Amino acid sequence: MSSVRPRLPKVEPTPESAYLNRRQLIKQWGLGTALIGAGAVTGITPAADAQLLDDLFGGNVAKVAKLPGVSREEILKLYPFKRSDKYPLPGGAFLTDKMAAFTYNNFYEFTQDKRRVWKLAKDFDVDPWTVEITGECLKPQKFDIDALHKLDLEERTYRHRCVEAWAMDVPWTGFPLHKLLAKVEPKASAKYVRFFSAVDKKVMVGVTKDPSTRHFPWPFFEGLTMPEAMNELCLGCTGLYGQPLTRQNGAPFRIVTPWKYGYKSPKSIVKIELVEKKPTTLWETLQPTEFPFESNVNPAVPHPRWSQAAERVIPNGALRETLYLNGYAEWVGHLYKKA
Ligand SMILES: Nc1nc2c(c(=O)[nH]1)N[C@H]1C(S)=C(S)[C@@H](COP(=O)(O)O)O[C@H]1N2
Ligand SMILES: [Mo]
Repeated sequence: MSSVRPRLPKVEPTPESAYLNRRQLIKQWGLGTALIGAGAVTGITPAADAQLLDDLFGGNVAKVAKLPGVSREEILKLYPFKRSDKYPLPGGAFLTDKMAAFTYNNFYEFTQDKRRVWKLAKDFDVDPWTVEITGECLKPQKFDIDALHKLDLEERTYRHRCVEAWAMDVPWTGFPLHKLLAKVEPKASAKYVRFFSAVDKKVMVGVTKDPSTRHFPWPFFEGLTMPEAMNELCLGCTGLYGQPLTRQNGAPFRIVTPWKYGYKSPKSIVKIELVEKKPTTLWETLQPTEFPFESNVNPAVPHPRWSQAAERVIPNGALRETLYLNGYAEWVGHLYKKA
C-alpha cells in the first residue's frame, strides 16, 4: 500500500454519468435512443433539470447577475464586432445562455468548483497586460491589449466541448491566431506553439492554497502543432458575447480551439513561445494517459474513465451526440489524415 496521497484531482464529468456507457447514459437521462440517434437536443426530466440549474447557479440566479467587468472604456466601445457567418454552428444549435457561460467555468488557478470561479476571479488584475511572443521567430515582441484589438476582429459562434462531457455554444470575439503569429515572422524551425497563462498569487487560491491543485506545475501551459495554431479556426480571443472577456472566461486574451477538448484553449495568456520540439502540457504532465497532447474531440475514443459519445449542454444538461472534431472536420480534418 502506498502512503502517498494522490495530489491530482479526479476530473469527472459528473458523479452520475461517470463510468456509464452511452446506453446507460441515455437511459439515465430518460431519453429515447431514436432522439439521440437523430442528434436532437431534447428536454430532460424536470427533476434533473432543476438539479442542474441549482448546480449551475447555486440556487441564486439574482446573485450571479452582477458580473465583474473587464477592460478600459476605449476597448469596450469597440464591441460588439461583426459576426461572421463563415463557420456555422455545427447542428445549428441555439446559443447557450450568456449567464451560464459566465458562471460555469473551468479555471483551476482559482478553484475546481465551476460555480465559484466567477466570484473568485473578480479581483484578478488584467489591466495593463502584455502578451510576449518569443522563440523560433525573426521578430520576437510584446503586444498590449490595444495592439490585439487592431487585428481584424470578428465574432464567431463556436461549439465548446470540455473533456468532462459538458458543452456550450457561444459567440467568441477574436482574430485568427495566424494573424498575430505572422507579426513575429516565425522561422521554418517553428514546429509547435506553447502557451503560458498568467499566475497572480494574490487572487489565484488554486495556485497558492487549494491542497488538490497547489502542487500543479503552474503556470498553466498548453501547446499546439504549428499547422493547428495556423489553422483558420484557431482563434486568438479577446471577447465573449459581444463584450471583452470576463476574468472567469480568460480575460483579457485566450486561445479557442473548438475542435479540441477545452483544456487546449488556454486562458489569460501572457506568453507564447514558438519551438522546434513537441512541448509538454500541464494536463499531459499530470496524467498522460488521460490528457494526451492532441486531445481532439472524438466520440469514438472514450476517456479512460468515461464515455465521450454524448455531451450535456449547459445550463440545463440537454444531452446530444458528440461530433467528430466537435463538428469541425470540414476545416481541420485534413490535419489528421494518415498518409
Ligand atoms: N489557464 C487556464 N486555462 C484553461 C483552464 C484552466 O484551468 N486554466 N481550463 C480549461 C478547460 S478544462 C476548459 S473546459 C475551458 C473552459 O472555458 P470557459 O470557462 O470559458 O468555458 O478553459 C480551459 N482553459
Ligand atoms: Mo475542460
